Amino acid sequence: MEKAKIIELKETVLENNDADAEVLRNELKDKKICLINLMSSPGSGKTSTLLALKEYLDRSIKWGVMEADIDSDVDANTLIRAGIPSIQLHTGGMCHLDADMTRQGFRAFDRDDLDLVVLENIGNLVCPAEFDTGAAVNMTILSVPEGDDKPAKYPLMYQVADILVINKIDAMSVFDFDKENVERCARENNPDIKIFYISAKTGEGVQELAEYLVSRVQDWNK
Ligand SMILES: Nc1nc2c(ncn2[C@@H]2O[C@H](COP(=O)(O)OP(=O)(O)OP(=O)(O)O)[C@@H](O)[C@H]2O)c(=O)[nH]1
Ligand SMILES: [Mg+2]
Repeated sequence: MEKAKIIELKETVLENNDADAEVLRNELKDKKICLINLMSSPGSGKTSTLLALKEYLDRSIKWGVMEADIDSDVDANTLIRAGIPSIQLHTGGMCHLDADMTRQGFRAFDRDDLDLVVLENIGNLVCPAEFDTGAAVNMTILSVPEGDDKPAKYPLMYQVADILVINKIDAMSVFDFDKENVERCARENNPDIKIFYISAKTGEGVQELAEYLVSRVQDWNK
């Protein structure tokens, strides 16, 4: 069984990450690669959602994943076993990726043939939201057991996110999760945020999310 390539990222402290991110975004646009930066707290279902999306994304685009973790190669190997091209990035203890680290990941991945690359960012609702990675789209996952108050408590994450995926809706009946509250708080932070309800476990809502992502990829790569 193929094992994931592991890349130890080097921290380069650039004065202006925002400017560097803009450069990377333009480089990716020229190469017709759409980068989605996937952020959430640990265990909300980033890897599970990617696995659930596979069936639908594979119908119309070529895609792969850069898995970022402080350590371990568990997630990248899970995706490779499922047939999703992936590499594992190690941040050496850092709780986020910046644009330069993302560029290092792209160089190591060396897959300019892909239409979409998803960066599974470090599980954390604070640091990843503070750093522009050069992504075309920022997507965040909130799982039902975490509670509907997260957009009120971690506003920056919802300000920078273009897409909010509410995962684990199969567990809705055992948690007091107020959909109206979560939607109101998310939209107070970002009136344009697109909200999807899914269960990566049962597959509910996953096709609709996949179709939207494909449309964003096709728009970006025009
Ligand atoms: N019931 C239920 N469990 C889910 C769902 N999605 C994921 N899980 C479970 O939640 C746990 C964490 O899922 P992961 O996909 O590993 O979460 P993650 O966000 O990638 O976690 P990190 O990479 O560690 O940050 C696993 O035990 C999954 O089986 C879902 O829709 N419903
Ligand atoms: Mg994961």
